[in-house]
Amino acid sequence: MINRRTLLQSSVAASAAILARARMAAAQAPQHTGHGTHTTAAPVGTGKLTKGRAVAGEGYTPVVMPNGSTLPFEKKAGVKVFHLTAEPVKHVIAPGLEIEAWGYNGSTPGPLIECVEGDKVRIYVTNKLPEPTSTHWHGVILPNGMDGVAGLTQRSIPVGETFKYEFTMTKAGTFMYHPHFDEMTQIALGMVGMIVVHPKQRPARRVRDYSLMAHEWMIPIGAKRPDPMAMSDFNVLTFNSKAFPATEPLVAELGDLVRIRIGNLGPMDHHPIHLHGYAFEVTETDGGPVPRSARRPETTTLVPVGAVRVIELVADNPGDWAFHCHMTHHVMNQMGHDTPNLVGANTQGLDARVGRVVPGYMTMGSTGMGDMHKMQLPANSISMLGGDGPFGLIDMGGMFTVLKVRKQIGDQDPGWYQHPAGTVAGKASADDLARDGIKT
Ligand SMILES: [Cu+2]
Repeated sequence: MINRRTLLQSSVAASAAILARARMAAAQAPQHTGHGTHTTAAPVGTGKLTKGRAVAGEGYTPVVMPNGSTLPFEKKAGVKVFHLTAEPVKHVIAPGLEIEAWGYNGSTPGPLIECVEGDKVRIYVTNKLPEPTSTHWHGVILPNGMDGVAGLTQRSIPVGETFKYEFTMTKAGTFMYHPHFDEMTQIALGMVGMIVVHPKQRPARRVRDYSLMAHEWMIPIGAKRPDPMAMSDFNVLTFNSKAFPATEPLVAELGDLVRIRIGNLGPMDHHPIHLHGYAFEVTETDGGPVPRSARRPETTTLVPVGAVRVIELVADNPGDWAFHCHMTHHVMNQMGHDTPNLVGANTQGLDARVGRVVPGYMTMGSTGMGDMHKMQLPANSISMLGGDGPFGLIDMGGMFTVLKVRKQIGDQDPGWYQHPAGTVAGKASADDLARDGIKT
C-alpha cells in the first residue's frame, strides 16, 4: 500500500473504495505513512463503567446512560427543578474524531432527565446558542403551552434568555427532548436527549436499565462541523453520540433483567437494532407500555426516527454479545460511497502499471472491504471500521456496542469473555472432516 498523498498527486484515478475519502482528505494528509499501518482506535474493554444517578428517597433503580450522564435536580417546595443549557459543545465521537456539535449542558446527547410518575417538574432552558431555540418534550403528555413548538405554542427562546417549562409527569415511560426551532440544524448538530419517567410502583427485581440514543451525522473528512444539510449521505452512526469502538459496553449479571431504552432522533434513518444471543420483547414505546398480549419475541426491532423502543430480556446466556444496527452501512465509520465497485476485479495489471510510478502500490477493495482498517487516516477522522477484539480485528464501527453478561460485574468493564474450553469455533481437524464425510 502506498502513501495516499503520493497516490493522489500521481493522479491515479482508479483505486479502491477509499478514493472518495482520500480525495477529500488530500489537503489534510500531510504525513508520510508506512505500509499496512494498523489504524484501529483504542480497544474496548478497559475503563470504568458509567453509573446511574442514585437519588436519596427514590425507590427506582437509576437508568445508566453509557458514555453519558444524568441531569441533577433540586427539590423546591415539592417540585423537581432541572436546568438545561443549550450550547455549542466540543465532542469526541471516537478517539481521533472531534466535532463541533451543539448539545445541552456540555454534551451530546444532553443529559438524561429522570424522574417518577406524578412528579411536578420545572425545567429551565437557557439558550447559549448563536440562534433561538425551544425545547419540545417528545411523548410527554402535558398542557399545550408547555409543548415547546416555537411559533405554535410559545415564542422561541431568544439568544441569551432562559425560559421556564412547568408540568406534571402524569405518565410513566421513556420519552425524548429536542428543539422545535430550526430542528434540521439543531438536531443534526446533536441537540437530542432522553427522558425516563419511572412508574410509581414496579415489581422488585434486579434490573440493568440502559438508555441509548441513536443518531447519524455527516462529518466531511477532516472537518469538525457536522453538515446539517445532509439528507441521505450520513457517514457517522452513533449510540449516545459515540461510534464503535468508543461505545461503552452494556453489562449484566446472570439473572438480571436487562432493559434497553433505544431512542432515535437522527435526521432521516430508521435503525433495525439487533441483539445476538437472545430473544427480547419490546415492552414499551414512547406512547406507553405494550400490552402483554401484543408482545412477540424479536431479535431485531426497528426504531423509527422520532420513536422509542424499550426492549427487555433476562440475562441468562453469558458472553460478549454484539448489539448493533443491522444496516451494514450503519456499522461503518466515515465510509465514502462515491466509488467504483472493485470486488472481484482483477487488479494485478493495474497494480503493476501504477507500481511503475508508485512503487508498492496495491489496490484495496478488490477482495472485499475487510482490509480497510489498514488505511492511513487523514487528520481528525477515524477508521472506517474496527476495534481490536480478543480474536483479532472486530470489523465493525458506528452503531455497534457489546452486551457483556457475566456471573459477576464490578465497577469496571469486565474485559473480554473467557470462553469455556472447547466452546469457540475453530479450524476443523482432518479427523473431524473424515469422521463427518466433509469434502473440501
Ligand atoms: Cu442504522
